Amino acid sequence: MSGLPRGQSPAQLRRFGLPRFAGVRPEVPARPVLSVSGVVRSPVQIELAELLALPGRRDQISDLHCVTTWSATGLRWSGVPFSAVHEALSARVRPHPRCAWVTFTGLDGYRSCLALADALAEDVLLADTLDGVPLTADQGAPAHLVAPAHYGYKSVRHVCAVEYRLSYDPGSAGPLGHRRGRVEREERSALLPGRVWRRIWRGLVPRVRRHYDGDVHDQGSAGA
Ligand SMILES: Nc1nc2c(c(=O)[nH]1)N[C@H]1C(S)=C(S)[C@@H](COP(=O)(O)O)O[C@H]1N2
Ligand SMILES: [Mo]
Repeated sequence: MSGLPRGQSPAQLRRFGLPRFAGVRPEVPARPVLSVSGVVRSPVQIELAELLALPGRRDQISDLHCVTTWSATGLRWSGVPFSAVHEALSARVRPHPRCAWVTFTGLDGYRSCLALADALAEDVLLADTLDGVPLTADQGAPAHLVAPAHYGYKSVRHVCAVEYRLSYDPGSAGPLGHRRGRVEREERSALLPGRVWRRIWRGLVPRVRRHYDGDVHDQGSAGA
C-alpha cells in the first residue's frame, strides 16, 4: 500500500487535464480580474490582487489526486482560503440565500463546479504560489484553486471567474464528472462505480498524456 487513496499511484505534478484543453495556453493578463456572476444581486469584476491580499493567507501542503489515478503528493501551495474570498465577495455581490453550488472558470475556458459547502472547506485555497514561487502560466497562473479532498478536475487552474449557482453545473467534464468528486468516497464519475473507472482511466492515461507531452511543469517532472 502506498498510503494513497484507493486506486491512486504516485506521480509528479504536471500540466494535465481534458485532452481538448491541452493546446489552450492562455495569456495571463498583467492585472488579472475575477468575474463574479450567477445568482447574485450585483455581479462584479474585481482585481484578483485585491482578493489575494485578503487576511488569512497561509501555506498548505496537500496532495492532488487526478481522477485518472495519478497523485502528486506534498505540494506546498500558498494562497487565501476560498472561504475568505467568498466572505469578501458575498458582501459585494449578495449571493442568493439558496445558492448551493459554485462554478470556477479558467482563462482556457475550462469549467468545474463544486458544492458551495465543499468549496468552503478549510483546505480549499485560491493559491498563487507553489514551493514558494509565484505560479508560472503552465502551473495555473494567476491562481490555481486547490481542493485536495476532491479529484483534480475540481482544482481549476488560471481562475478568472466564479459563478454562484442554485444547481449543479456539469462543467467541462460533462457527464464524466461527479457532482461532489470526493476522493475519500472514490466519486470519480457519476456513471459507474469508482473502482470500475480506475481501470478504464489507467488504460487511457498514456493517450491523454500524449496530448500534454512537452507541457511539463518548470520544475521538470515525469509521470502521468
Ligand atoms: N483551467 C484548467 N484547470 C484544470 C484543468 C484544465 O484542463 N484546465 N484540468 C484539471 C485536471 S483534470 C487536473 S488533474 C488538474 C491538474 O493540475 P495541474 O495541471 O496543475 O497539474 O488540473 C485541473 N484543472
Ligand atoms: Mo485530472
